[in-house]
Amino acid sequence: MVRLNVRGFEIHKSFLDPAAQAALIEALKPVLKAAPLFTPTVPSGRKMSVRMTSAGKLGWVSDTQGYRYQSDHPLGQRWPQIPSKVLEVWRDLAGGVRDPDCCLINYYGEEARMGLHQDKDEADFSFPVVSISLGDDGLFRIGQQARGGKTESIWLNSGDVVVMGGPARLTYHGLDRIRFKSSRLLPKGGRLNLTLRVAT
Ligand SMILES: O=C(O)CCC(=O)C(=O)O
Repeated sequence: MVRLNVRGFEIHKSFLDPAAQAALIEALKPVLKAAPLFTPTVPSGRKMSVRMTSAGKLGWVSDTQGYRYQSDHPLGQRWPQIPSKVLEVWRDLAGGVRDPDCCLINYYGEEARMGLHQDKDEADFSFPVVSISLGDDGLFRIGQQARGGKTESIWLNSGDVVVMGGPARLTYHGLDRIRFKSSRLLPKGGRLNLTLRVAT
């Protein structure tokens, strides 16, 4: 396992071996059944290319009213619990005072991407965001703590885990593109990204 530090983001390459990745996918299947992926709309009315859902006490949603955490899926049901195998990754890497209350699940199909943004809808930035990559390779871009300026990119592969904390907690980041079908973890291809967050 190799650990890199890019602008304060700790990148744990191959943190999860193939068996652990497959176990996470199994654990996520009932979550995705109970809380199906949906296509969020951003406040301007444009649809995001990434499909999303959440697990935990709170889930992150976006619609024409804005970005927020809420206790229900847009279809009305409570979010399912965060699987224990996912929590284990957080407990191993996040410095462990408390568990996250949200696991945002992003699914990137062939054309999906996520623009540069800060994760700033949470109440307390002293907790890190822990991000788990599963499936196809994704080109992750890291910017600065304010909009603009030079960026640096790194390919994230299945099993990599990124910890965004400390002074880098509010650093801009995004995902430019995936290498569709570069992994066989998800039978139909694509990339799942889980971000564990303390929202409240
Ligand atoms: O997909 C990724 O690796 C990044 C996801 C992300 O930036 C987010 O959910 O805020």
